[in-house]
Order: sequence, then structure tokens, then C-alpha cells
Amino acid sequence: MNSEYSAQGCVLSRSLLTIQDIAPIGSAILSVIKEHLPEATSIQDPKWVQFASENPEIVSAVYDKLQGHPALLALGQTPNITNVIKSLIDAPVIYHKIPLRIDVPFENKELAFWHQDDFYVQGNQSEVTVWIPLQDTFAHTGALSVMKGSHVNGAIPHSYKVGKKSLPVGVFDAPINIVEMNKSDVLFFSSYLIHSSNLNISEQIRYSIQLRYSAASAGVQSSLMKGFTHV
Ligand SMILES: O=C(O)CCC(=O)C(=O)O
Repeated sequence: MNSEYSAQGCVLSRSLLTIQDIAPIGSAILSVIKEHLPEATSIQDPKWVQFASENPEIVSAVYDKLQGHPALLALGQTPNITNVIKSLIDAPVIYHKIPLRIDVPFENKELAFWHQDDFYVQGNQSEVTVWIPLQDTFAHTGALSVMKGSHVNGAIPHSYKVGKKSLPVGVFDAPINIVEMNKSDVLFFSSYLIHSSNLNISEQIRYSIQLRYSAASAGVQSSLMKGFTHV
């Protein structure tokens, strides 16, 4: 296993993807946007950004339509990603439930507060999340925060409940990094790594993809994650 990954619970791979890898996702998003705003010319068209900010129910409809889109599964099967995954876990599978987050500026409803993915995915100890932004993502764009090394003790209780969210308590006296990323960078992290969203206060929408992989031998929870494919 990659030594940085095993020590820190995450590894950032810079410039792993090409424009060609990502372009089909942008096209898929734009074609769904156009069903609601035909004049939109790009996924960051200011007219769409404003429309999305004013119409959260349309953003939810676009999100629902894109979840698990074939272009997302295809991205998760590109060798540049699966080669890294294979260096982290044995005989990996990719889960079919693939969210594409659409975080409009200043919207906090869907922010993921501090958590381990394991709490929500209810998977196994091998699982890896792959976080891919579709634009350069700085602190002000809502880059992810991670607590490096926080995976080492495995699953921890998420005992504070707020709405549909649950957070760990009493574990935050530890260094935290905001992982600023460029489009084409990919962050791989353990499902035990404690991490959090940050608010997007930029003028752009923050699009991001969350791919999830598991070692086939570790017992794959396919019902929650809508099936899986070997990669
Ligand atoms: O993109 C985000 O803000 C949160 C993503 C996340 O927490 C996750 O994929 O587990």
C-alpha cells in the first residue's frame, strides 16, 4: 500500500486526470442544465449560477438526474484512477452510487460537517473515497478539510446529531488541512478519515464527484450503494 496513504489516510494526486477524462462529465451536466435553462452555455455560465442560486429545487432535480450517470461510472473506471486504487486495495470494486455534488455559492443546507464516510456508507475497513473537483477549488470555493492521520483508530462514534447529520465529538484537538485542488487533481481518502465540507463563498458553483471503492474480499454492502462493478 502507498505509504503516504497508510500514514495519513489520504493522498492527493496532482494532474492525474486529463481534460478528455473530465469533458464528458461537463457535457452531461450541461445537457441536464439546458433542460431547465436552455440558454446556458457552460456549467459555470453566470446566468445558470444565478438561476441555480434562486432555484434550489432545480439544483436538486439536476443532482438527482446526474447521480450514477454512465459518464461518472466511466470516469471511475479510467486507468489513471483505478491504478491508484489498485495500489491501495486488493481486487477493487466501484460502487454504482456516485454522487455529483452541486454546491451553489453561500448555500449551506447540504454541507457535510465533520464525519467519517464509513458512518454513512456502512461499508468495510478497506473502503476508499475518491474526491474529484470539476473546477479549481480553493478554500473560498469550499475545498475539503481533512484531519490527516485520523483514520488510524477505525470507526469512531458520531454521537452529536443535528438534522440528518451526525458528527464525532471530542476529537478535534488535532491539525486540520484545507486541501486546495486544481481541476485534474484527485484526492483519495480512507473511509475512516475525518473530513468536512467548507462553504463555497466564490462566484462559481462548486461541482465535485465522489467515487467509492471497496476490496471485493472485504464484504461489499451493495444494497446501500446500488450495486458495484469490478475495476
Ligand atoms: O464534497 C463535499 O463537500 C463533501 C464530500 C464528502 O464529505 C464525502 O464525499 O464524503
